[in-house]
Amino acid sequence: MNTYYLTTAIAYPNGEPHIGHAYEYVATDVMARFKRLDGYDVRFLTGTDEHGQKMQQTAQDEGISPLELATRNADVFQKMDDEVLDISYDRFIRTTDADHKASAQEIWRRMEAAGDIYLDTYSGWYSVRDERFFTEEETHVNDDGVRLATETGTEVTWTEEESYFFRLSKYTEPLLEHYKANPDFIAPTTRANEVIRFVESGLEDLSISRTSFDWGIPVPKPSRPELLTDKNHVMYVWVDALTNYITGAGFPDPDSELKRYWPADLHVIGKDISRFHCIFWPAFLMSAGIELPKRVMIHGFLNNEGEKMSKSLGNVVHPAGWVERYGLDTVRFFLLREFPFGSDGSYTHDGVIRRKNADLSNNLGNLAQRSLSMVYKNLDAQVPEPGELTQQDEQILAEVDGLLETWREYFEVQDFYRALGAAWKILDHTNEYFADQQPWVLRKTDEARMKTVLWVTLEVVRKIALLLQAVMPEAATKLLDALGIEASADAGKTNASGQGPRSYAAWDDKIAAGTSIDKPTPVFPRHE
Ligand code: ME8
Repeated sequence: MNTYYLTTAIAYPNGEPHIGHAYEYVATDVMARFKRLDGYDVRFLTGTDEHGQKMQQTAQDEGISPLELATRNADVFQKMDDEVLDISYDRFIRTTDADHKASAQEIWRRMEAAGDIYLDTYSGWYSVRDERFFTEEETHVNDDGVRLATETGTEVTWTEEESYFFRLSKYTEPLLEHYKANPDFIAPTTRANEVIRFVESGLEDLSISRTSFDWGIPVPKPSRPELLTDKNHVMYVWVDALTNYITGAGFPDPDSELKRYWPADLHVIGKDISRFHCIFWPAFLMSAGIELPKRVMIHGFLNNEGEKMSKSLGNVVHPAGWVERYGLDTVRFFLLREFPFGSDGSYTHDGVIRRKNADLSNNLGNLAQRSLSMVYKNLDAQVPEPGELTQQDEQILAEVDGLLETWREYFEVQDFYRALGAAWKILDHTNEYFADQQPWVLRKTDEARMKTVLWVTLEVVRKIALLLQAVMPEAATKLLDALGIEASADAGKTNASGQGPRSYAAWDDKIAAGTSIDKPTPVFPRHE
């Protein structure tokens, strides 16, 4: 069985999750479910990034220990995944987990053994909010006399301390060669070009340890005399954080069963952390002699009614309230259908309602409900036998037949937006077909033809529902239940109904005549 290993970014648990986090988790979950349904041995990693100065400062402000803060909020994140968003992760990693400490220390040792770490003094600007160093030119002083990082607008403080450095400059050429040889490594292209331009301008060595606080993974004892020091160093939080992806694949245990998942097939991250993932991470891995992940997909930001979400604006949206208001399936669908994954987009109440009523209720919901009701009422609740197929029947069936292949192509590049667009185009056509054929008239004039039209429509609904299990697990399961489709294979977690998912191996089956159906109830009620 082919493996597929994918990851989200690991969130800072210095606060509670917002819908920007939810957006990333839902999209990655849709990808994971799609691959499971399509027969892959999937490993899906998510979790929290718990070390660093930001965590230590927030904990101090709250008068608790960093570990208490991390545990409290990591639990909130995990609970959101489990109880609100139905995220099908395989491991929720915390960077305070014991195996992660071992892993981060081992990658450090390997980078050191490669001659890529040296001891020096760091002096420059550090943004605690971004957990990131900035050069003088990358900062400016605002009207209040506060120095800010120009790119992110966060406050920076002058930092001068002994530090270990990573020879990032040495990897300028190897990185550029890697991008060139692997054009799918960074997506979308506009983001890839940003990264490439930045690397082409030349890379400076990177400070990778801190001595001014202690909430981090200790730097392992150096093996070479010139690296010895009396000071206690903890790793720069990004060295530790990025390494979570290999910890999740069993590193460094040579006997780990999880090893088969590395290299990762996909890292899903937001646009603000592309440099860490597309420059630092591959350079660390090259240095440590570890294979590089296959792809980094950079998604856009989700804004609230067109505005950036922030605590100070008071417009941070919490995922649980959202799901309670509209229902989880609607939220998941909206997030992927409303705007392309690589672009920024906005959440608006009206936008969600429009999607819910137009796309789900009026379109897919009505088509399923009308065809199932006709079968239930007029055909003894049994899926009919189709007669000879007309050209229109054949055309609709051919369109939907090709949809799995279309989805595979779009999912390969995380284009969920177009994948759903293609499904809805077929639903539009099927609705037109249904209106055109008028099975409710055929009922009196040509029952055999009515049966064929209903059979064709149910077959379209079956295929669409099979695919939609990835996006809207609950609603799609209800549809498949309503069609009397048996769970076909172990394609992931059991759903709320107790039914296992139906794998895409069932794609070429046809809906079987004679299958009994229950009295149908609408799967997508309107939002009033
Ligand atoms: O960056 N819309 O953690 P984080 C969409 N710990 N995505 C958003 C978003 C928004 N409004 N706001 C944030 C970190 N994100 C590091 C990652 S990975 C080894 C370490 C995304 O909690 C953001 O881009 O600030 C990132 O991918 C994820 O949420 C976690 O952000």
